[in-house]
Amino acid sequence: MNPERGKGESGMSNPVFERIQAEINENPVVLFMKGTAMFPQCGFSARVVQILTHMGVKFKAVNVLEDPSLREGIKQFTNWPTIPQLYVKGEFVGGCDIVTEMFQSGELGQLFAEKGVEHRPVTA
Ligand SMILES: N[C@@H](CCC(=O)N[C@@H](CS)C(=O)NCC(=O)O)C(=O)O
Repeated sequence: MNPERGKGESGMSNPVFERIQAEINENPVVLFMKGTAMFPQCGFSARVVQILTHMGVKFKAVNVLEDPSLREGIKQFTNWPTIPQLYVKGEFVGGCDIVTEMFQSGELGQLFAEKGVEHRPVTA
């Protein structure tokens, strides 16, 4: 983890970053989302779940609505203003718009293949 990541103006690191870093270290594909994979509570999160499910990708869903510090923390950690946020092998991929575009262009399948993430070869 970049030691400067998540240090605010005070120079203090945010304790929730450790949890976020652990999630993305321990799981090849992590979706920070609103609600659960079974019951998404936002259309943008639901769309990414739908794409990953369609592609047969196993992923860890982290519900940011369970913890306000996680909801704010993930935005600071990634330096990205919104949720959902998809991480693959420790790298931020994007939110709903980016994931949708990458799925439609075939880039998402390519990324999973390059990173060795099991998936079904489906097209948009
Ligand atoms: N254009 C965004 C759409 C996601 C979005 O706008 N999320 C909003 C509403 S769910 C959000 O996270 N707002 C900040 C918050 O709710 O904490 C994307 O591509 O992911």
